Amino acid sequence: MAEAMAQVKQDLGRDAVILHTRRFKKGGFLGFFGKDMVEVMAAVDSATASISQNKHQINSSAINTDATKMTALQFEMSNMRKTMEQILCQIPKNDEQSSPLMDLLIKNDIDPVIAANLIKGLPAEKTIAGSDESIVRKLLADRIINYLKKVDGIKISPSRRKTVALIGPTGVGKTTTIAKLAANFALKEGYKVALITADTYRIAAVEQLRIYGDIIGVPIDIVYSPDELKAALYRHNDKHLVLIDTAGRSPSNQDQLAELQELLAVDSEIEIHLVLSTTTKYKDALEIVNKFMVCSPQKFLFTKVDEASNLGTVFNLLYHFPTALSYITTGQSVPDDIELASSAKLANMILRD
Ligand SMILES: Nc1nc2c(ncn2[C@@H]2O[C@H](COP(=O)(O)OP(=O)(O)OP(=O)(O)O)[C@@H](O)[C@H]2O)c(=O)[nH]1
Ligand SMILES: [Mg+2]
Repeated sequence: MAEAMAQVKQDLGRDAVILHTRRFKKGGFLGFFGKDMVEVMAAVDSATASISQNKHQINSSAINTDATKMTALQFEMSNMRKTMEQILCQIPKNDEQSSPLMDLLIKNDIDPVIAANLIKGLPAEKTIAGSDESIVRKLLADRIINYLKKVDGIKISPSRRKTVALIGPTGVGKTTTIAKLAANFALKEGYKVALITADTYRIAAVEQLRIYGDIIGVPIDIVYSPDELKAALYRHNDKHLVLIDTAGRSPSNQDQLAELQELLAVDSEIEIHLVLSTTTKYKDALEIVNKFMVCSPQKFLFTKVDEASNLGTVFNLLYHFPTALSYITTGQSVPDDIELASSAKLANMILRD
């Protein structure tokens, strides 16, 4: 900032008026490693310049009375104020870091860099003739929807088996979500569904899915290796939908992720949904997504919307990874607490007051 001020003084002289300063990041990757930049908007008025020139002449001709000084100063100040007002009017209020919309986005945990990009160029609230703030909000919601508009649930074809695997970190709700999906597709829509679990690390995990399978009335296979998965998929060729549950993996364990990748590589038609909890902090979620990318998930599925105080993580992730959204889950109840993602509904939730 000091360097920028020195440059302003050098370029515009000592009479320059600082109108606006801001710090921001330029370049970088996913909001990181950007270069710290400083923007300074300064103005110098030509009238001011000529006045100060006059002042020098007055000084040099030794008519240096207090009254003359005061008049010159007042004239200078009034000109400066006019210039300042003119320039400030041209700055769209919503581009400022403290606009109400910026505050709303930050309150909803939207990353500040993303929030600034989102509101850039939007008219300031109450500046559209005869309108109220809801119009500007609508424009912002539309921009948000644009990033969320790829919504794509599980599409079943009557003639070709669909295979879906849920992957993700531990405890995000993969098994519960598999049960919800199985119940909805088998019981509500009448499709032939089978479950496969590759989570053989804990006996309880197998039992958890087996109980759901029994209640819903769908078969469940347990697989210990990629070959067994291949064989199980072959056996279930007559089904409309096969849902594969996997063990929760830690994003920092490369071996576990490589094993998962190898397992799912047995069939290129497996549609992989990365399950993420909306309660995860954005920085952690970013790390999770980056690490799980080795498994090439086609869709994101967000759980625990009922527990999240806001959906900032959802938007921040989709802003950086333009990936289709499949479902959101909204509670622990099987089979009810799941719905197809809706971009308009999510945008409303992202802009919650
Ligand atoms: N509030 C809330 N809880 C959920 C939701 N989905 C799942 N849960 C709960 O989260 C906990 C973990 O769910 P699981 O389905 O076992 O999670 P998982 O991802 O299979 O866990 P691991 O297999 O251990 O990796 C359980 O207590 C679920 O009831 C949801 O949408 N909202
Ligand atoms: Mg599980």
